[in-house]
Amino acid sequence: MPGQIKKLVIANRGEIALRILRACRQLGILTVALHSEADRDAKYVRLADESVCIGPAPAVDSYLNIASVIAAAEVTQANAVHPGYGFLSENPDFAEQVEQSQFIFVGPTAETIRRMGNKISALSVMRAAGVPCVPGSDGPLPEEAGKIIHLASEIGYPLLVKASGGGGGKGMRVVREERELLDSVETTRKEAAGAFGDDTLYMERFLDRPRHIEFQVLADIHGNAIHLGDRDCSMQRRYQKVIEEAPAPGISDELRNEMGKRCADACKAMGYRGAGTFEFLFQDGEFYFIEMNTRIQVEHAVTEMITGIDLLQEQIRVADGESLRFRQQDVHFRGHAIECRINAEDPITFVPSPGRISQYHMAGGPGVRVDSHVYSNYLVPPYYDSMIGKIITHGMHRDEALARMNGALQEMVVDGIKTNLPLHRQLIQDSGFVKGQCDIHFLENLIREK
Ligand code: MV4
Repeated sequence: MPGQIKKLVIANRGEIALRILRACRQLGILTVALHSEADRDAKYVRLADESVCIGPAPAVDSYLNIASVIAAAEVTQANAVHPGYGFLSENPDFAEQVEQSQFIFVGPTAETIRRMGNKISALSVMRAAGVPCVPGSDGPLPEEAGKIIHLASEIGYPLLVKASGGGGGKGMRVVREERELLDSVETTRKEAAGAFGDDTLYMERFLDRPRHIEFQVLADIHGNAIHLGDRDCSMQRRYQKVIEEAPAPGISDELRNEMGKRCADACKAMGYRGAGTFEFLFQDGEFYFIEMNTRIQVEHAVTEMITGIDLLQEQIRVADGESLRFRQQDVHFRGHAIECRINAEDPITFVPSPGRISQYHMAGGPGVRVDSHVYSNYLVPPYYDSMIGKIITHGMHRDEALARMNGALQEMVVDGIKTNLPLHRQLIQDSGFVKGQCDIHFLENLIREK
């Protein structure tokens, strides 16, 4: 059964398309780059064994068009599809149609994606598997006003009303006291119905100054599952991560290993396949599960740097039916890694800044990795996410990783467009950030003070 994948369709763009291509090269798998009319000249399109234009520039007409992606896989006689992150990566209908068309989907089953996409069902899977969750409604909110008020008083204020179909910051509302409750529920219900076609809501106690710490897992179809440690992703603005690091500062190895084991056990309990991330809030020494991501993530690279494991290769191998090559005791964490996301945007106003890159010079040296698809004279299209690459540094300790990032940020040149490099150069030397253990509000507070 394993060793089936011969030719893989890269159903994505940008740096992750290049990253998937590199993994396929290592695995001896042929690649088909799919691209929109705006990405014709992309580097990875030229590096791929074949390429197919799947439609006009707007993502809905190309990277989000399920029929076009599957048709491209058919005409090129590929036998696997990698969705990357964003776009169709967590769309259960896409995963289902890929498999119904006899292609291998690089990811978990459509059923798993659907179950984790529904936040109430994800929480009940986790609770049953012994993963700690935020105290809350343990299921959908009742219809009756009196019952909602009673439930809320049991959870305690402030609390958060969340949409079961939401996630990543969409469809949630803080409720500070009982007199706001029913209005908030009604408003969130209407928003959820419009945005997700599902008005099911749930409630959780509101954590006011948590850190965002997540665990990376890998699971095969033979019942093996391991964790690859944690990442601190608290440095964010409007739910967009800006800097990530591994391991999370201040978490003991004992707590990390205990939480990681619970995540791996949950993977076994639900029959998870592939790479995945368990997202937690961490406050006052306790972890609380909030969501699971069923895709490879932008920040996978920091985990690769501290474990030496090529997550893309492993993800593709387990999708192909191979057994994991590592048991938990084979995974060793070495040193510290930090990632800065480089965006084509104004560093003050955060307005996207697409356009032509006149000069591009990559940072280098010991412990420095740059994952980017851009180059001198590359035209950053205005249609997609503004991330143009990532700088990742590794060191024996956090101090060394930070010092190497500081050096890399000084070296890095991206001219012709605005980027957030100046913000990173400031952040990396900020005393609060250097100290570590910042909460999810740190960056927004810093920007507000500026
Ligand atoms: C929370 C929370 C506080 N308490 N849940 C935001 C995105 C979605 N993934 C969950 N989110 C939050 N859920 C409880 N019970 C605060 C957030 C939150 C957040 C979480 C992770 C990263 C950044 C965030 C920014 C604002 C709010």
